[in-house]
Amino acid sequence: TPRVFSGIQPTNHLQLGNYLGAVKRFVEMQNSGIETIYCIVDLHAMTVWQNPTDLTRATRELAAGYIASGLDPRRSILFNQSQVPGHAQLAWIFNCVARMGWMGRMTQWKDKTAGKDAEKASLGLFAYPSLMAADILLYHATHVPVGEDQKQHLELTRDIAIKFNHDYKVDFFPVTEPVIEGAATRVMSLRDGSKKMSKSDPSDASRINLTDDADTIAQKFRKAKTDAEPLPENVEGLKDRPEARNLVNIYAALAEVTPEAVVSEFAGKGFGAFKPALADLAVAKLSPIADEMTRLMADPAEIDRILGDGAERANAIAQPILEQTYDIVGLIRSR
Ligand code: AQP
Repeated sequence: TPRVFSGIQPTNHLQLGNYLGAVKRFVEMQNSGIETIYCIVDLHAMTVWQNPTDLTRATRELAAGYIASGLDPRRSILFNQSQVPGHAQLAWIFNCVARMGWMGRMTQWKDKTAGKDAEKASLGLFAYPSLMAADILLYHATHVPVGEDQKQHLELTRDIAIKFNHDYKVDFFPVTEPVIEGAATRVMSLRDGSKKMSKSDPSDASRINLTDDADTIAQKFRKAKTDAEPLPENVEGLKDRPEARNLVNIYAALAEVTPEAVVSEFAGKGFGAFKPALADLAVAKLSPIADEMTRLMADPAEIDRILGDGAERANAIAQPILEQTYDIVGLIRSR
């Protein structure tokens, strides 16, 4: 039976790429009736130093963002990773299965250490994909909705499952399928069409945060980098125009139509017409979410209660899988 797992790091604020590439898809999968488990991966966030107060706040804010976007804590399991100890326990076993060379080849590792002294990066940042494999395989999840940037980490998750099964001569961990679909699997920075939109980009103008107000959203789209050409007649005309293509894809994903439909509606119009339409659409879709997040954030105890309840349900699935793993590798546990 299919089981969906995915997670997001509680760092800074949710941005439009996280929403369109991940959260919106999470909601669709929940609403399709599949069993869905969604995590706030606080242990992953710690791989880069986080101020403790900010980490706590960002964890609650992400929980509020999930719920405000349509995740229902009764239909999906919503929790923060550190409350289910099996994630860290299985990650240790996977640290002993995965190879240093595999980790060193990850583009996220290379990107996050580019221009810096990699020797000074945390050991946790290097081993990040092994914890991610544990997150997924601890639930024997079969499907993982993510943005395009996570594709390589999911391939590594598959490699870890295959190597574990091979090393211990078992058929225990499933080979997981990434689910990377839709018009917005890679939302780009509003300042640079060659970089993905990211929570941790130093430029706030590069992204739309889910917490931005209507004026900020309109201003960021108005200032978004574009070329001077009008929109083309068809999507092929966007091929060498990364910034224009990005804005069309964002519009399509927000409006839940194809990029083709957007291009045919705006063909021949300039960005002077397209950007305000995009800003209006984004405000219409995002401001109810922001309002609901503010409402939920006013009651942190209720958010903590929801996460605690989700953690208990997650643990009930995880614990037997962890115990079987211990038995397979030969670790004694009390029965
Ligand atoms: N630009 C994007 N377009 C589409 N999907 C995206 N995702 C992230 N950026 C985009 C997807 O959102 C999920 C959350 O990812 P994460 O929090 O684990 O970290 P990330 O991928 O590294 O995202 P950020 O925003 O760039 O965070 P920071 O700056 O903290 O590293 C994933 O499914 C991801 O694919």
